Amino acid sequence: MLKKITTAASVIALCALTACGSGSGGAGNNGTNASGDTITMGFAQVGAESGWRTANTKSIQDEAKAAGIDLKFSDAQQKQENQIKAIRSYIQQKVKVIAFSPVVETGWDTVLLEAKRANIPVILTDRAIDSDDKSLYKTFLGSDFVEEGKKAGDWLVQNASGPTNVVELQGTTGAAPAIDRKKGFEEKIAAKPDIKIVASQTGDFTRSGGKQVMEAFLKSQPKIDVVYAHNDDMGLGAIEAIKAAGKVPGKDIKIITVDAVKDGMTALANGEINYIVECNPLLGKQLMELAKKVVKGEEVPPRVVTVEGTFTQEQAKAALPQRQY
Ligand code: GYE
Repeated sequence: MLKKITTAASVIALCALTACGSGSGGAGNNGTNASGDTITMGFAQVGAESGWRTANTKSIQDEAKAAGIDLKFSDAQQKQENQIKAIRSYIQQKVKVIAFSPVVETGWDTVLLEAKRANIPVILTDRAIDSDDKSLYKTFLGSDFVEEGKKAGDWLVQNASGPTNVVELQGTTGAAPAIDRKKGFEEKIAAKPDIKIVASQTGDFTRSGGKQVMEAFLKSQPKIDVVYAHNDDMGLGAIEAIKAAGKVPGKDIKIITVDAVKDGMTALANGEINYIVECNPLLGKQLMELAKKVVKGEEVPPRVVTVEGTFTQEQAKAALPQRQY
């Protein structure tokens, strides 16, 4: 019940931000602030670790252009210290708004306090931070990763029969999606004690990481029934390892992933992946809308949840031709 209310509230929030109904007119609509200056946004991206991230970066760059916002973009190569450096340089450059996708959850208070003292509003996109001080950012736009993990767990509970050994390929250690996708999944599979996670390790959200960890699992684990990968790329790496070991992905070993990027959806449609939980990377448009509002000092909802679904093999076949990313 509570879940339904939250979802409905977030849909309203989404509509408010993306002008679902009539056009969103008003001053400052062309990427200018209240006094008519162009808005400069500093965006500190995580890296280019996955298909999801590539689509996310493109969405942010395209939508900044469309909104007339001057974007300063940096790629932290999955390192927190690089993101902190980028944020500090945006503060020095006196950008009007800072947005970033925190590579890990903790360790942001100092730099975000610096932004606050410089009166530069901060928007979290995609990933959340773990901090008691909610005044350090204006809003957090992104998915509910616990919910994604629960959807993956639900599918397995419904589709597993008898003792089921799962190996888990975790995302980047300390990252919100890795922590939450694990949590949601574990919560759901607890309903069936026959389902066991027999090994769990990080593959850092990359294809090569997923492949390497899966190779090691195939050597150390006598019986693997299911791979639960926290993103498509690691699942795709695992497919390579499974094939190299002479097994058939999707049949001998079932695969569940999260994201639903094109390569993942193709593998799902081909029968090599069994189920994908969607995570939408196209956050650019909503981010630019939020940025314009916070720069003008307008109220924004503290949390904007992305609406997303799930895909079976049949649904992937049907959806693939229209897939944008
Ligand atoms: O699932 C993964 C990427 O933070 C939601 O990061 C994002 C995750 C996404 O590397 O593919």
